[in-house]
Amino acid sequence: MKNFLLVLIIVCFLSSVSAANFSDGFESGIINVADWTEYTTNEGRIRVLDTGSPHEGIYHVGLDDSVGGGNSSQTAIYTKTNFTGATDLNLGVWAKEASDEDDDCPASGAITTMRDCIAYTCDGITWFRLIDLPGLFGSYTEFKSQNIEDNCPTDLNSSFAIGFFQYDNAGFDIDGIYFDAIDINYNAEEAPATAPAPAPPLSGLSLIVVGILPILVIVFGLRRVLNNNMGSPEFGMIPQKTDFKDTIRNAIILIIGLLVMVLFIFALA
Ligand SMILES: [Ca+2]
Ligand SMILES: [Ca+2]
Ligand SMILES: [Ca+2]
Repeated sequence: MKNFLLVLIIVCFLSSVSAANFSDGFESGIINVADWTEYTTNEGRIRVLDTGSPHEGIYHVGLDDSVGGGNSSQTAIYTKTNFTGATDLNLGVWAKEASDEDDDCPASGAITTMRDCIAYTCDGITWFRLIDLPGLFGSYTEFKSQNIEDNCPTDLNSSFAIGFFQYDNAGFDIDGIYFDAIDINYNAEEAPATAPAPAPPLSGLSLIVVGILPILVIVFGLRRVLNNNMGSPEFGMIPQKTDFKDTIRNAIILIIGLLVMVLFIFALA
């Protein structure tokens, strides 16, 4: 019995989640606005590029600063996917830089302060360092993080996001960081089953048909009772002798008529 309950619990659990995945290698040639929010300060610039030798395919995304020298800029793209209730949330991404100076990511802070790193937010306001990108990685390098949802104090909600950050004061190939082959896999919480739509109320022809049916049955039953007991002289009918079987049969017909009438009233309620 214990084993049966265990299997039942596991089956219930498995049926309430499903494997899901968000991935983007930027092969559409654009930043898909349905998938990403872009963030820049000062001269920050975010582009999908076919230059700079992407890790996979033809394109990757490049975050840099459009004006050499002068102001430094923060850039970021972060996910729009609704990760509500997600578990076993794992990230894989490839990244490389030109000679972007290393600007360390704080352990946590506002989006303006996250510098060169990959970060997450649980509430959409405060960002937390997930992977602090190293000082120099001139060739494409894979970065991974697992069970990211464990870092949040509560179950994930729609405010959760993963962001890819860069900070510096010039463009490629002096500064800037490329990202490619972003892959986020997780177990998604399935939406609860929707309740079946209520049956439409009776109307029109169906209302007339269903309404008349019980009345006809009752009238038919009453006529049989009257004919059997008193006859119908106006129609030239001769009173018949009351028969016990007839009485039972007529009673059943009347009861059926009344039941149909009751069902009809309930259907209208
Ligand atoms: Ca690519
Ligand atoms: Ca930097
Ligand atoms: Ca600049």
